[in-house]
Amino acid sequence: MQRVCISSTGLFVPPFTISNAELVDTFNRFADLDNAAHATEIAQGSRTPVPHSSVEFIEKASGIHQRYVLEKTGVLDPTRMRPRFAPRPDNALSLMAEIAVAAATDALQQVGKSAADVDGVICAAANMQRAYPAMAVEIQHALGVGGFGFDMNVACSSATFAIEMAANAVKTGSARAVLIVNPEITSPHLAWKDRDCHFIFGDVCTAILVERLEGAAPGSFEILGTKLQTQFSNNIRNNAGFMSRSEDRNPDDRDQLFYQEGRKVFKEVCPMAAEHMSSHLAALDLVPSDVRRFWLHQANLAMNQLIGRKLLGHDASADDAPVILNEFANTASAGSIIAFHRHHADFKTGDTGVICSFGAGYSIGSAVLRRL
Ligand code: CO8
Repeated sequence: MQRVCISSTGLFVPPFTISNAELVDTFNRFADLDNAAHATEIAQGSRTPVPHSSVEFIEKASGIHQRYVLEKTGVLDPTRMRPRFAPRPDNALSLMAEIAVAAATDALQQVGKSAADVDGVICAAANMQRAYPAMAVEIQHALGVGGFGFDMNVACSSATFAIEMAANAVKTGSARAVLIVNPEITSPHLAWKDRDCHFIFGDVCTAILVERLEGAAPGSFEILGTKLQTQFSNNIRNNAGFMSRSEDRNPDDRDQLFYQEGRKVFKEVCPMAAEHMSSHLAALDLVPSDVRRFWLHQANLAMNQLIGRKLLGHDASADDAPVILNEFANTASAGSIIAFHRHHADFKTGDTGVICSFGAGYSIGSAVLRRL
């Protein structure tokens, strides 16, 4: 069995930002237009008016200040409220592959590696742009990587679940190195007209290079162990799929986009995530106080504070559990990887850290890392 490490990560940041003020201004204009169009039903009491959103609520409830998006004019048009993407011909690189190639190239360049050093690509994300061919195979082709490529979706835990798949492939010798990409194009799946969740998500792409320890760059992070867990829940769902057309569904039906019971998710997932990490560490003869840093999934600031308190017995500082969701919002599977990407350079040889994601499924994944 080979020893395995994460030798590099890469990041693609979309070109546009939407501030909370811009988001709320658009939402409130949409609410006013919708309420005016249904003034009679509202006056008769047969329809509830759409209430305004507020910047104060968003910042207090979530810790999010802005989000990056691939296209903003469509999102900020109160008569549209979704991004505007031009369809591309089959012979052009698809948008999801384009941002994945950018993040993967960043990861490879950081450690002076090339496509020839890699034997597989896993595209792990909460949504795929199409059913087939697999996104990963297009990305593999665009990068010039040999071997194999496949897609996988475990919602917000896609990246950590992919780390286990990649680590196993390298450990057993079926690949020398595997590139994981997490192109999270969340904006087309977000219900921008629903004030309970219109602020939650942002677009981004991360990449992770998993390879043999032997021959990896100095400063790589050995993967000491990975642990995956799932438990079925209907509290985070999106029913859009290939059956929708045959069910004669309207693409605008509320259940054809992201929806959730946010309070229940908060209450149920925090204890599960804290227990998951504690038991993972215990299996490796470690305790939370041995851990220099937790790179947690970035869904909600209060959620991460609660998980930090449960794990450490005190409030986690920004150094213990760095926060990136103020800048990026929830980027599904990419969030914990952005936290790692941005906040690992100060690690010393022998320092231990944990990447942990949690989300729809429910699904929880963790990787315990030690800097070489
Ligand atoms: N402005 C003003 N008021 C608001 C707004 C708003 N925008 N939204 C809600 N309110 C009101 C509510 O109506 C409510 O009013 P009332 O008390 O009168 O009923 C009040 O504010 C409080 O509302 P909530 O109880 O909903 O507020 P919370 O404090 O619970 O905060 C959160 C809501 C932020 C959603 C919080 O519950 C949370 O973050 N929960 C965890 C959610 C989470 O982690 N989900 C994971 C989802 S991600 C995932 O798994 C990946 C899915 C795949 C990605 C797909 C991409 C699209």
